[in-house]
Amino acid sequence: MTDVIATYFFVPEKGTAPEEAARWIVEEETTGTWTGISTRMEYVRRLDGEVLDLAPQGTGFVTRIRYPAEIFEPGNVPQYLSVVAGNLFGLKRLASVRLLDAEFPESLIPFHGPRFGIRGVRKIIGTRDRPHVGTIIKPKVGLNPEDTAAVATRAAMGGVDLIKDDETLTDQAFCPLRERLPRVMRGLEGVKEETGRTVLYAVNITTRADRIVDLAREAVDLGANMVMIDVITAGFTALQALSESPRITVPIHVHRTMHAAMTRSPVHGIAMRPFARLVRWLGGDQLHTGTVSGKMSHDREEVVGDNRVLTGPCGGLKRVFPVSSGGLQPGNVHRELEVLGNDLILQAGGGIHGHPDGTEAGARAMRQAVDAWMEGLTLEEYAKDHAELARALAKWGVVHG
Ligand code: CAP
Ligand code: MG
Repeated sequence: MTDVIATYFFVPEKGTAPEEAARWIVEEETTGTWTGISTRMEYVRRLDGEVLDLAPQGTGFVTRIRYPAEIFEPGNVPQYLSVVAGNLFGLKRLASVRLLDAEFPESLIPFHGPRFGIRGVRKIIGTRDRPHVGTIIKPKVGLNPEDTAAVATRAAMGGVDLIKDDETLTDQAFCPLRERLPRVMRGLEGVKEETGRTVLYAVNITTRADRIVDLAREAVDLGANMVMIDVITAGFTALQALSESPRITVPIHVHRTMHAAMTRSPVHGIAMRPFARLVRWLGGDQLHTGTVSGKMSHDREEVVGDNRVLTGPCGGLKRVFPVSSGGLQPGNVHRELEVLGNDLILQAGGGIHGHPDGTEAGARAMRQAVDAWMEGLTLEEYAKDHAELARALAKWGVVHG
């Protein structure tokens, strides 16, 4: 493959033939516009796009469009997006259009990808094939630095591998990052001394573009062993700046808050798939791709495929750890793992801190659910002699299929 192939679902506006609608996309995003122009010189024609195929699907049509590689400026992801996911969404001839996927030739992927990836993160934690368990500190905002650190420490004592800030917590006055981070890390050091286990803390360093690398570096200097970015709100190049900076020496956890404005509708917007590809190219080590049984709307096949994009072959790029999060509790664990496999981070906020006996018991219950899975036992069987799991299941139940 030497050119870019983008796949779209679309519904033409009434009175517009599907072939014409697809041609409007090609014209808008390559060398044309809404009318013939005298300035389209003969030599420009090599940059024309092409409708490769078009077929009816559901309430609309699916088309694959070829964009010549030369249209793209190698390495400039904002420019890539403005071609494959640009003005086309607003064209009146299309009632709706959704970018399903975009595949790029190797010449346009001059990125180093994740520095750590699944193997690197597993090495830090010391696991071979056990799914990881994470928690989001809840309430998502409001706790002061002392209480944040206390909650993190309890979760770590209970057995989680990863603790993260919520997407809306950054550096607000009620919980300044420079006060929260050292306290949390002190708590986690204590856990390491007591249990020998390393626990990651993804501190949310999302901020304006011109400050994000400096802030992340400051976090590393303050002891952070992971940083977190809200990639859609901060922008893909903010992730790239972090991962390509030699000053940022820790793995990067990537949250996708706001994604559903684009990904949720099955008929309009941008599917998660192209975003998953970008995050892998640009160096995210862990990425939220949703659950198959949690609180957020999802399409099972899409989640499975998105995770494959993170974990399947991609040039020489390392594999990204998929994060399953949103409404999870121990009763979801088997369902998530049977569909998504063991290379997965299962994250529970409410599903840990909402445990009837508190955060530490909640973390234990999540780990027990994963241990049950690893031992090939059902949750109900394992709960017979694991009290924390039993209490969690009594509150939330077991989620099947
Ligand atoms: C989960 C979460 C995550 C969502 C994001 C929340 O908390 O912290 O941000 O999972 O969705 O705020 O909802 P709970 P996604 O465990 O308490 O639900 O991973 O799909 O991007
Ligand atoms: Mg959240």
